[in-house]
Amino acid sequence: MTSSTADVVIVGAGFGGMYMLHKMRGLGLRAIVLERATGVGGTWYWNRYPGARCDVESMQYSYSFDPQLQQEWNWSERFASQPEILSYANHVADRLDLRRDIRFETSVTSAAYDEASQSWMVGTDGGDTVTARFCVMATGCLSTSRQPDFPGLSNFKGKTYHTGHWPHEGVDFTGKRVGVIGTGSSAIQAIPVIAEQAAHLTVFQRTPNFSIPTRNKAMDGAYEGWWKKDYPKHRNLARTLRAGVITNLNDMSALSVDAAERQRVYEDRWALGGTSFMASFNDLSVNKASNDTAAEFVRSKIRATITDPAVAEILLPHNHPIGTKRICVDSHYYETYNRPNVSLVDVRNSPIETITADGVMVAGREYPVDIIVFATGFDAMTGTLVGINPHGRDGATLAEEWEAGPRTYLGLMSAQFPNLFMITGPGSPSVLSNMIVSIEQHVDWVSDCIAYMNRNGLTAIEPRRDAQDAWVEHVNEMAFRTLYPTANSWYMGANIPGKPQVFMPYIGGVGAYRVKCDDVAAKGYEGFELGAGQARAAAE
Ligand code: NA7
Repeated sequence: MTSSTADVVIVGAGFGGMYMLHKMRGLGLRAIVLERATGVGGTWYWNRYPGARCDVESMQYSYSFDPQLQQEWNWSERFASQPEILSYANHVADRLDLRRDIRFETSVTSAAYDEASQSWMVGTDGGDTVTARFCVMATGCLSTSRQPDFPGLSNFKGKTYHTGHWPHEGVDFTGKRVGVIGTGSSAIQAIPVIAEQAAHLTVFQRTPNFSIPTRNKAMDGAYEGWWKKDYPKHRNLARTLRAGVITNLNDMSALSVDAAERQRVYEDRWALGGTSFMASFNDLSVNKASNDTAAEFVRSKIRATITDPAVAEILLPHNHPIGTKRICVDSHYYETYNRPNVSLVDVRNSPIETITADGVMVAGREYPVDIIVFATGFDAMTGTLVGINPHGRDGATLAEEWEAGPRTYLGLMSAQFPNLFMITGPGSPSVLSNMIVSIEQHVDWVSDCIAYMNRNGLTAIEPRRDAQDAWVEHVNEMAFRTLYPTANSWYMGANIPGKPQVFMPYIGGVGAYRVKCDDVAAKGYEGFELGAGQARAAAE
């Protein structure tokens, strides 16, 4: 058991934590990163399931802070696979010599603010403590996996895996009967790959999802050259856009054109592939009638792809507007259901009853499987933070403060928790954006804030409660201008029994959000209380 001190303790060595460490070194500060995995990469370290791939184009899914780094790295495909993204994370860690300040295989179990010393004491599962003035939670938005508590699971004789904790050595499905539970993004990517290997694959689907083909392909040299020739210009543009991704938004309503033209636009987008399908028109996320046209187009594609109409019927998404649950992208997902070794079980009206020794029981029928893959998602956005449950000022705990849903100012800090920053926390664009763009924006902002405090002899920063309340209200108000809250999604916390149903990410757009954050900083951190230790103690 050791106790160490640093200027900054950073939790997590994914893309957020890695860049945060680099920036802190740039300020001449000592930072220690605590990471539960054996390596860097965060989400891309854990989600090694077959078919895992980013849904943001690779030319846009990388750090922009280092001109040489973005020039020297070459992506091999239009959409990068998990192994390639993990290689990139490792390359960055080597190049910036990050590992010497990262403690791997170290889970954070507690974090407590000491008001007297104005510092955080962070405890680990090994019994170590790190004390630092600032604590930065770079813990990721989808880092606490969720496996429903199916009765009988402990009796199962075969092997079980969760997509978010995939074994490093991989899983051999050859000759096996495999069950996949869930049909979210992870399952939709994994199912076609597993089906190719398994003797038989049974998919247990509760809610059908909309999925768009990725049309992934090898990187086109000319396309890569186009990006790299003007990388800073493209990056700057991305930072001003709604999702931090350069897409070709068709800036007109779906209802402003006739049915034939609409069909042509959707066909073009379908052929192009990827999430830019949602940019076919400018009102798909706000106007239900417009959204219906896109949803019906995708349903028509599903019907046309699936040979068995009864199977197609089960796969047709009807219970949420398209895009209000994270739109999925796939490689041959729907086609997979035409394979003779794949079957689909609808568990919407007859939920999984039990897991038996040999299979999965639904509506009194046992589906025999040797392997179960849980593609059942995450306690998104708040799960990891509330799990650590930081203890702040005056006995406040994050779990209590967020009992009715997360409360932050700008998704960066929470009242009662001085000097505790979150990277892409709830209340920021985070999961509705290109994560690396949002990570860089937050890390830069936090880093500038710490530099400002140091320059001005300030030792503590905390959001004012009124500023936080107003921001939470704004986040909520923006969400309810869209169709998003109509879906039972993990954005709303709806996938976790008992979790408060609050729309967690900020939907106002990456560009507008950045302007707001910059403005707050320019006004001397408007909405925050900043103080020097002695002054604060004297005032209280
Ligand atoms: P998701 O998108 O949360 O998907 C989880 C899936 O698991 C979803 O289809 C769920 O159905 C299903 N699920 C969860 N619990 C059950 C039970 N008890 N029975 C049957 N089915 C169940 O997680 P992913 O990992 O796919 O994707 C997460 C994000 O990662 C994704 O959005 C991208 O941003 C990257 P439900 O819809 O709740 O009915």
